[in-house]
Amino acid sequence: MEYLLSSEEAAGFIHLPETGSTNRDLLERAKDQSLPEFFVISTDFQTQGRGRLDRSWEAEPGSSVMASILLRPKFQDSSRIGWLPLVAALAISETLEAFGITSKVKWPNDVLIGEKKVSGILAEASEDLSFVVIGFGINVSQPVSKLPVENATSLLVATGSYPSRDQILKGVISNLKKLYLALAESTESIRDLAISASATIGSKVKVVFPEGREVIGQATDIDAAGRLLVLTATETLTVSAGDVLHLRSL
Ligand code: BT5
Repeated sequence: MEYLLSSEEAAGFIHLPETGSTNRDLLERAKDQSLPEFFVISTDFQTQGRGRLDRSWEAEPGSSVMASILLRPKFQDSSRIGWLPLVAALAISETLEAFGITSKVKWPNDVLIGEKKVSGILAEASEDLSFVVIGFGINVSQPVSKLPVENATSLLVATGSYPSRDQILKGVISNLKKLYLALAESTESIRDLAISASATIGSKVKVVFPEGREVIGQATDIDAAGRLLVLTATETLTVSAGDVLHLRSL
């Protein structure tokens, strides 16, 4: 498949029929300082697609958008890097909206249609934070039988049709450019967008922290650094990393 629209939108573009992981590929190539921001690697199929915390991302060949975008953030305040997964989720959600598909962002890195995951984001930074690779998978044309987990959906399953993968990827690159510029200006407008697009704020949630501790509470807000605030029976927790499960209110 041709990626003409996406390659025009990107600062450089490689499409691989198959690879291990586009994030791994781009992290390696980005060590070359001449590789510009918004250089993009996309693929039809990954044999070692990565999720967070050593989890995997699974998608049948040709069924999804799977790509990684290079950023070299020079924010005055380096804590803004923490916003990037959410900013990417917003870029994906806005892209789907332009095709008439309503989605919500689940903090910190998923895009949901209804309650099901259509897209996941994996942002990985170099040790010195000089570059960040934003990787994402968007399920496009999988029928239910080819989705890897029960809470996954695809554009086909959710809406009965789908735009081309090139149109979707072009939209994501373009929206990410716009939102990345807005983030460099100020976090305030991004925070407003993140709150209004959030499926998490207002939900009862279980937070599973990276070290395994679990807490149940009400997600109430996203703070100026992009962290989730969760009100428990005894305190308000500020969550910067972890998994969030949306619980049904009893
Ligand atoms: C993510 O991790 O959701 C980040 C996924 C990022 C994938 C992209 S593809 C291009 C780039 N190159 C890479 O190697 N990775 C990025 P996490 O929040 O940890 O969620 C992972 C979990 O989502 C898995 O454990 C499964 O439960 C579920 N999952 C796996 N494949 C899925 C799919 N196609 N659709 C929905 N859920 C999926």
